[in-house]
Amino acid sequence: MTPWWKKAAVYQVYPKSFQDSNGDGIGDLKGITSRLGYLEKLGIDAIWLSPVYQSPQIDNGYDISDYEAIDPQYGTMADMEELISEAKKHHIRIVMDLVVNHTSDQHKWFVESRKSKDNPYRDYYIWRDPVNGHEPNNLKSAFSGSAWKFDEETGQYYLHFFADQQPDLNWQNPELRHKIYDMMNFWINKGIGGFRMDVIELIGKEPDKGIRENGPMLHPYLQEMNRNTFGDKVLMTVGETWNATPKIAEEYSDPDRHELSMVFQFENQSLDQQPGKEKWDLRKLDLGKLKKVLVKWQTQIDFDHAWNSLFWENHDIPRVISRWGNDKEYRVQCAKMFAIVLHLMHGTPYIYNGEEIGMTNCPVKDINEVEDIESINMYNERIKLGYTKEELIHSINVKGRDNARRPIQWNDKENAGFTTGNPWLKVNHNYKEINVEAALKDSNSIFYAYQKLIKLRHENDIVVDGDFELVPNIGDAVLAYYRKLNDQKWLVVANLSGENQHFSSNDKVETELISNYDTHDNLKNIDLKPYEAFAVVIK
Ligand code: TEU
Ligand code: CA
Repeated sequence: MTPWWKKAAVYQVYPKSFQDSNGDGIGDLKGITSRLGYLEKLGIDAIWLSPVYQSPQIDNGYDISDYEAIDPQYGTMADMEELISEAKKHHIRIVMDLVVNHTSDQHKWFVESRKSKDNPYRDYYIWRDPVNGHEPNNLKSAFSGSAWKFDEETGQYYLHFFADQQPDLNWQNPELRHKIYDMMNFWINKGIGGFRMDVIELIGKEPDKGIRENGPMLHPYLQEMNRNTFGDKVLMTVGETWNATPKIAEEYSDPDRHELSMVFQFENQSLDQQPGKEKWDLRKLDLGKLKKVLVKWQTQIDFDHAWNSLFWENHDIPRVISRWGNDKEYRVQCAKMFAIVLHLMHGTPYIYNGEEIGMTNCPVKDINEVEDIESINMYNERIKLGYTKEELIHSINVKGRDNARRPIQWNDKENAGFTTGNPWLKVNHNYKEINVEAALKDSNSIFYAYQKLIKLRHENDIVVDGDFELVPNIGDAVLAYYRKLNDQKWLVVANLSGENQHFSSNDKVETELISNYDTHDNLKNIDLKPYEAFAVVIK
């Protein structure tokens, strides 16, 4: 039987920015509950909820100090239970963010661990002696600088692949692993729909050998987790795996291996950065390369023995229409093009809040307007290295994580209807034009394209199970593919560029499914407009 998550469309809610219900400027659980009707209208099956656990909020909740408590800024456990049960009434499951590669340094395990070398929790984290008075080795943190932090108290270093305040857990410790499984069961018993697993590829780390991701014990740990927690339930589990190849994706998600439902892979993320450098070192996107990566992940995994997710955006990634489209002249057209091209592919699609109304990046002029720890640490590090303020702010405006973390634009009133107070991060200035209320009133809006695509998936097995076949030799700027199931055949055509493109096919159109310009009855020698995309049933 096909599990529900193969047919599902998932919507990511970034709670801090979604909807404030009490005027403190911070989105909260009650705010999310109040918007379930809107999400049901969109048609989604599940919400991936970014972390709402108790946290000092160094990294917006990805630094957890108590896994079984709700952060007061988001509400109470009763609010969380209400969200789960109300969502059910709207046919929406709540998928929790599971952040178990690291905790906050305020978590009681770490507070204990750092007290003394013989503390019972010492081995829950990764402590090493200095080597010649320095860091044990040259492992780097994703948020700049060394991954090792010296702790005066006991004269040793601890490992942190993210902020200093996010010490890495030691998965080699079986007692720690079982505490995590117990915590997962606590949430499963509350009726959640599954877990999105933060940087799960890191849990098999072997820092003494310099091994970060994809360590030898990664898959054994996931199999053990599966057996001890969700293995016998129909929950959705998705691993955040930046370094997955199609083969590795199969290791995570082959049902016979009893690990996860699917992965998030990020191969396209490096396409607009200089090879071997960091995401801030920009280069222009090569459409041919983008197309190649998209096709690779459709054709190089065997969907009977693996499953993949489909997404353009999340809370770590800029808005796609600003990054790879044109959010000025062709905002609506390119937003629909990105949606059409992705949602008719093989895999489970994810929509990041605000994407469905075409929200855009939001540039800043100065580092004091930036909230994100990753951008701030990078800025400070590179200013010391002699980079100019202008080039760093430019990189932040192109790639920084705050871009996609701006408050959701609900209407054209003050603060876009997000809050009656002072928003934690300023609302994008374009909210008067781009907002949910306006989108719902316009039958031609991006919102209704997403709604239609979700409906097509729900109503047609070909979207879920059909084979993918690329239309070859049509250049870099046009991506066209067939989906085929039994005697059914669909054709999807997308102009990835802002220039007109030629496309021609002998296929005979039976009906049009969706398009962002006019209908084509005949596919011979057509002139695709900028970012034009359509899907048709072929006779
Ligand atoms: O992201 C993992 C991760 O690798 C990111 O830090 C990534 O390198 C960067 O954001 C790319 O711009 C996850 C979460 O999604 C992120 O929000 C957290 O900050 C991070 O883990 C630590 O928990
Ligand atoms: Ca609030």
